Amino acid sequence: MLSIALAGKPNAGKSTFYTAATMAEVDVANYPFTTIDANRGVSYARTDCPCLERDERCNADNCEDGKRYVPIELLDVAGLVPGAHEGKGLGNQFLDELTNADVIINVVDASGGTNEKGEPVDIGEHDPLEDIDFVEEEMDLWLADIVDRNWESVERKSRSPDFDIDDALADMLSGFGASPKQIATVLRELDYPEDPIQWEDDHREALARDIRQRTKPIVVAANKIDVAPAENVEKLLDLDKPVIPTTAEGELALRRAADNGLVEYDPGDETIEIGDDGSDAQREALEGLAETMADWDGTGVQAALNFAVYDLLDHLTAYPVEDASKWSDGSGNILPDAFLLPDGSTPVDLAYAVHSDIGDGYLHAVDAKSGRDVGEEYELEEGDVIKIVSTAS
Ligand SMILES: Nc1nc2c(ncn2[C@@H]2O[C@H](COP(=O)(O)OP(=O)(O)O)[C@@H](O)[C@H]2O)c(=O)[nH]1
Ligand SMILES: [Mg+2]
Repeated sequence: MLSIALAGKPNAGKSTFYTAATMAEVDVANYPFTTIDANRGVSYARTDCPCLERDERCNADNCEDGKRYVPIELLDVAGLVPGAHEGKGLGNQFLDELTNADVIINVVDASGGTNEKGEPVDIGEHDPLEDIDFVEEEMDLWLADIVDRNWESVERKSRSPDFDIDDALADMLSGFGASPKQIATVLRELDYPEDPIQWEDDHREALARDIRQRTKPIVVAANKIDVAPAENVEKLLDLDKPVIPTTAEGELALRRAADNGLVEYDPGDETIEIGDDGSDAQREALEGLAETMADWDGTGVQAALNFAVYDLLDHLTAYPVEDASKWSDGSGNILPDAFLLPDGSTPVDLAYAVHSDIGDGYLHAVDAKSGRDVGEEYELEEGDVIKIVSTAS
């Protein structure tokens, strides 16, 4: 499953985001280091279900009237502070947790109501711009440290006659979630000596930065838009990086209200319908939230998850079926499964995502929308419904 980690300062709203996005209860409190261990939960990317192209909506568990929710893993990593790579705060432990992630959501308190250590200050007192770069810097420095620490061993290996620097670096960096292909791409673009003994600090830092950028892309969640001065949010949106305005607390309130029947809301909706039940205070709070959502196109929580999956990681959703005309599995369930695959994936990749046996026994595939056979080289598109014919099925 794709894995998204929430990073950022203490009190930026990571645990609230996590709780809302997974609807699991974790400690949410207004002091640093509430989250000691990384929490791991299931959240969802939202996309248009292919059943929207049919007369009837499908009966899949993760489809809500054509809004399709595809499972992803979400990690709530405890707060980072500047200097974390040197062990400040709970430092390296948190950075290590990020290793498991495919993509990072950097949760920033856009209200300026927490200082650089994550301690509460008056709204607007802290400049949230300062919180953007440090997460990247900490990750880069941390990885540079790892490269440094392992360099002696690379030098030692270089004395062997069949030494290959690309292989040695791939070995060292594989633990960071970097694939051999990613490492090869980075090395191709980097100017560096073949002999590890000739490498300077600059070479190692550039390698660490490039590997980090490629393996851990980051989207910023400009959080607390419900209380943030608008100019703060605008300033963050003007940056030359992906930024999504969010209110994690708003999303959490909405999901709870929807659970209690006070409001019509599916995660990622940009508008809500407030019902007549509930107290005056509850309705007033929901109306306030509706205004914030109107200003920023929703609560942004689903938008941030979607941006991570579909934009930063460039994935698509594909739906394997057994019956190409009914779009169903063997038991008649319509569009029972959805898989997130990297852009450029083929029906063979989808077959392997379903099961390695299905992949090994792959014979051919049918595009269920057109009813036509598709070749092994066919590049899947978002929303494709594919029947895979395999010796194993
Ligand atoms: N106003 C507002 N407060 C929020 C929002 N998200 C989180 N908070 C509050 O910020 C504080 C810290 O949140 P928490 O999720 O524990 O932060 P973490 O340390 O990053 O995990 C709590 O009091 C939350 O209720 C938001 O979108 N708006
Ligand atoms: Mg927390």
